[in-house]
Amino acid sequence: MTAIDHAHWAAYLAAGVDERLELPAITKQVDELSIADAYAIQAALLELQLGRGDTLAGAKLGLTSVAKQEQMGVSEPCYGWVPASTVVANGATIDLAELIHPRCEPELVFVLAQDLAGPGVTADDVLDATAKVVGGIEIIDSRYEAFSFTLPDVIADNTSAARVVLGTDGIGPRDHDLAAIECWFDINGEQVGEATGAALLGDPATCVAHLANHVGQAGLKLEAGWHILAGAVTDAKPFTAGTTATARYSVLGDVSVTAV
Ligand code: 0L1
Ligand code: MG
Repeated sequence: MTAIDHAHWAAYLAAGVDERLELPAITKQVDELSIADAYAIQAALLELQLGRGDTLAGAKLGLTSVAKQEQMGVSEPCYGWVPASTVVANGATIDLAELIHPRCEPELVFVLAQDLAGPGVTADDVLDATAKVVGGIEIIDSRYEAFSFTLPDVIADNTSAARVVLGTDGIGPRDHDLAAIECWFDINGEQVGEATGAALLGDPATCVAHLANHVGQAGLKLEAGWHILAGAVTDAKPFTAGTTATARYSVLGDVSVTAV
């Protein structure tokens, strides 16, 4: 079996981002793509982005809810990075010319006050290290044709990360039961989804603990000041021209974004 060339596939995916290309999945072109190779491609892709002057604003989990796993036909969570260039403010407009075939999904976001480094990080450790929890919307934009991929493909593609919209309000991590936070997701004023924080593996803080332990395996940490996306509580919806997506959260307030 030929070894996977991580730098080659990272450049392949970076071209997809830069040129708004829908690419054939990597797994259609190699004999086998292991999860370890997929994370190595993801790391090489991040290195390319940081080498161009971007910085890291956070990290993310994907596929932490049954709704998302069923939508994408994948049964495990995955982990990725949030470059600072991808973070936008509540109420922002996003130019679709910058993206390929984006979708939007409501996310709970942890803002860290302290570093978190696995192994052994627990949900309690996450709450201790968190300054506040805010509502968010993630815009995902797979670089693969027809948004179709296997788990290793989507890991290599930085878990489809494209943009993050951050809510302006927020609560202390122990002000409220995070699993009980409600979210109603509207597209152009019509409700298309509803869930609570419990949709995220039963407890959003547990998801963040998994991420801290995952990055800890590579000797990395989640850093104070970073925004950590715990995952989408509902499935993702198309983010097409003229779409205004609004995630209405109990206790966290509303977050919205418009596609132009
Ligand atoms: O944030 C996410 O849940 C994305 C994970 C990858 C699957 C997808 O593109 O929907
Ligand atoms: Mg997401």
